[in-house]
Amino acid sequence: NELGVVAVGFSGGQRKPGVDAGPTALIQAGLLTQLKEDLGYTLHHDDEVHNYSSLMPQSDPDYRNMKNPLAVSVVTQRLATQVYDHAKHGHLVLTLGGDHSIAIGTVAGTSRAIKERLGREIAVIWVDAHADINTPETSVSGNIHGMPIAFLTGLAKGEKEEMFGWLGVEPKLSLKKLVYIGLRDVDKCEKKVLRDHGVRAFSMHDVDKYGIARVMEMALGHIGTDTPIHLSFDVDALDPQWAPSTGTPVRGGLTLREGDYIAECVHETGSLVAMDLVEVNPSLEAMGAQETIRAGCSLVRCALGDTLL
Ligand code: DIR
Ligand code: MN
Ligand code: MN
Ligand code: MN
Repeated sequence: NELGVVAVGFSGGQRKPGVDAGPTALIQAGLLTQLKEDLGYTLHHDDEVHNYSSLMPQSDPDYRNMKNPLAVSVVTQRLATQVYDHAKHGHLVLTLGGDHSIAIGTVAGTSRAIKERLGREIAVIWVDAHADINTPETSVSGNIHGMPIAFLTGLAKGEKEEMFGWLGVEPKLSLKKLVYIGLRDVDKCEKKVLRDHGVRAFSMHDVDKYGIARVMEMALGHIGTDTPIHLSFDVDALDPQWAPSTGTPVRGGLTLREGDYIAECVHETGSLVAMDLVEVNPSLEAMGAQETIRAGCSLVRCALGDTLL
């Protein structure tokens, strides 16, 4: 019951300030205390919210249409090492973001550790309103939080070491081991990539059609039993009713109970090796910030084994 915690106050993967305050807000709401006292985890945490200020480049011009490319690259490279160091010791790793670009680092870290420790490929469950699979070339916004899956699967190629070249040539994640849940705002180019590669994706249409229980059966069935799972949860997967304080809210999302149910089902597999909770931005929709933080805490507790009975 060992839990590594990494708190990442980073917002450079998108344009709105404030998402860097997400981890502090979640921790101040008592999340880590609950994990320790109520769920019985032994925490491995440096008691820091990292902003990686010492790593920040002096100047960081747009490159191949990407905003803040050097900053996102160096932060995710450092984060990959932090997550790897926890995961190689067999700790379950919880990363609190920060915007979703940080998943370039977290998934790279778990992928490498699980390969070395267990000789296995990880699966990723990406719960999000968005597919985050743009390449620098297809992205309309240039925001790297819309690109992590492209870099992790090798659809987008790194170049020099400091321009995501550190990811190496071997993909960190296979498109066959990726499952999406909650999609409802997917760019045209992203839809084409999902179709062309036959990526398993459950949109909100599927949640409406089958219900969340059947969707989880199908999602976990695709992954197969006994495969290590990295759960990357973007809080904007939830409907803005439950999580208004996030950079790119999209109506028509998951209820809080559906989100918690996803997390509970992933916990029940016994295969969870890492979880990210990202895109909580307490400075947006101030009225809804506490609601959003509470929702985020609930998702994490459910994934880590909190039960209703
Ligand atoms: C959009 C929005 N697809 C982009 N992505 C967001 O910027 O590439 N991801 N908001 O969370
Ligand atoms: Mn240990
Ligand atoms: Mn996302
Ligand atoms: Mn999103």
